[in-house]
Amino acid sequence: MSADAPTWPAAFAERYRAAGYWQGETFGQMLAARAQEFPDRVAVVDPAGEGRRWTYGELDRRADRLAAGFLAAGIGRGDRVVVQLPNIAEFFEVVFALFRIGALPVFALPAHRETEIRYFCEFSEAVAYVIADRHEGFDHRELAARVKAQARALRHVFVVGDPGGHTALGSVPREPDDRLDSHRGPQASDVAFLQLSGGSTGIPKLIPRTHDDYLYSVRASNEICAVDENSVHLIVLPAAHNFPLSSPGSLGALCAGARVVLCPAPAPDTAFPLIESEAVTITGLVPPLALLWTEAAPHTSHDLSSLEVLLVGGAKLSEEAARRIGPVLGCVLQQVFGMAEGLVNYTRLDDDEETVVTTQGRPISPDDEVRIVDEADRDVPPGGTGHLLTRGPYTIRGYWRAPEHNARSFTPDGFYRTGDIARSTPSGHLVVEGRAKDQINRGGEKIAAEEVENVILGHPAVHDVSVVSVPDDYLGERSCAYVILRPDAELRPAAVRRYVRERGLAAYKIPDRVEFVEAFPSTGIGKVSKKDLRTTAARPRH
Ligand code: OOB
Repeated sequence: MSADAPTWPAAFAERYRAAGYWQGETFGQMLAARAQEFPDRVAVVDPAGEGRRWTYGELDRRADRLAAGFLAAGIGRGDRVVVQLPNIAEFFEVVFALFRIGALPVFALPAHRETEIRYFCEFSEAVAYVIADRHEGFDHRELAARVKAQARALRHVFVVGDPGGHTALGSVPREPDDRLDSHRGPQASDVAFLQLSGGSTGIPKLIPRTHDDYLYSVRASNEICAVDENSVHLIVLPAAHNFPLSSPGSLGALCAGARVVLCPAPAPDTAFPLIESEAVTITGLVPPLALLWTEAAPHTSHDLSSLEVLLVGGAKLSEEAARRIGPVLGCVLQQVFGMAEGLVNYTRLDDDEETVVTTQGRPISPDDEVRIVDEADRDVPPGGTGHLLTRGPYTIRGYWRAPEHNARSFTPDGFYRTGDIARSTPSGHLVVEGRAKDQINRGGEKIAAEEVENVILGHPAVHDVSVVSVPDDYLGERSCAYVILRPDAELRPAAVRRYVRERGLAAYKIPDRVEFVEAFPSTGIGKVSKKDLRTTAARPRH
């Protein structure tokens, strides 16, 4: 076991290998095998990048050459590299280059800002940070310069586009290099990358996923979602997120020899023309986007008839919305309830309609163990609602370098405490009923209340703060910060929001609403009652 990343006990690992889940293949080997099989098939289409189309042969070659360039720059096996790229072809070139040398991408989202990025770089001791020059009006190079000045291990900033004072990714030597041949690549049982946890604590957690476990979830997802070499997968959500990456996502498509089409923006007027021109067969959306598409589809002049499967997940989809999606978009809906820590549930393509619209699916693997327990970790009676615990062949046994947190987030026998409240139907499908973790799920984007509270507490006028969710018709939930000011202090809601933005937090974490109160409701034992605050926040305002 590596001290950084807790792993499965030997008996479990043997079982997962014997069952054929873990096949001893790395992502680098997977891509090389596909490139052998389908050298001339198109792997990645990048409409934002002048309509570039890379074949499997080209993607494989590019990844190899960039891997050699990275090696020459001193990036080696086990090194961490924070990757923050929008939905552009270079995402795959970079990630597969890192996979080849056994360096670990740390998957930041384009929305992350200085506070998050500095934390990822410092905590992971990243040696490099890969960005696009500008994205959606934000200059990532300036942020990178500030982070580089502080993060001691960070030696390189690679930029797609105009590098400013950094290194252009395009200038990294891409000559064939025999150093790569003699470089001992990663083992399939090694950690392949670090995903980000949605989190419920003040500090985001890093999730170590191995080649073996992640490739299993991807292969099995392909089977469940009927992805094969003729599929065309539109990547609408940020490519680095676990859902569009692996459920079955871009990696599923690449594993099947299918085509990945990168969608530069999620709005129907960007996505619909691409569905028509690329004959997209499958895509994945969070519920608010699925609703937006469903509203727009009847009025579009674009032909969406190629779309066979729409996956919706990341947050709870209402039954009423679920009923409309399939008929309006002319495709099959698959609900997906997953988590970057592992467990992914899908409704199946042959499930009856009631199951598809009323449940969040059932686990991928026959060896996914699911328990529904009460506050004392005792199993509730069948069909009862409780805390969802899980372990299995692609669910982590611990976060990266977080032993104290792991003691709380995992049971002694290795079940992950998802923080979700769920029940199980007789068919083994799960219904998500709520959440025990202190998190806001803002249309699929996860906000750890404590992280935002810690930032607001830094404001000199603030005595105390509590951040809770408010129900929202469109996003499912939004965030509301209840603030107690210091005596005689004055502050406007906009000033609190501005403060959070200026402290360098992702925009989706900025409280949608700020309310000033004299005191918080408290529980019987004197803790802040977030339950009562949520009830207050949900009341209609005048
Ligand atoms: C996906 O992954 P994360 O890590 O961003 O968030 C996981 C959490 C779950 O624990 C649950 O609280 C919530 O997101 N969630 C859902 C849901 N799907 C995720 N809650 C209700 N209904 C659903 N369908 O969000 C993710 C990862 C892989 C595939 C899909 C989603």
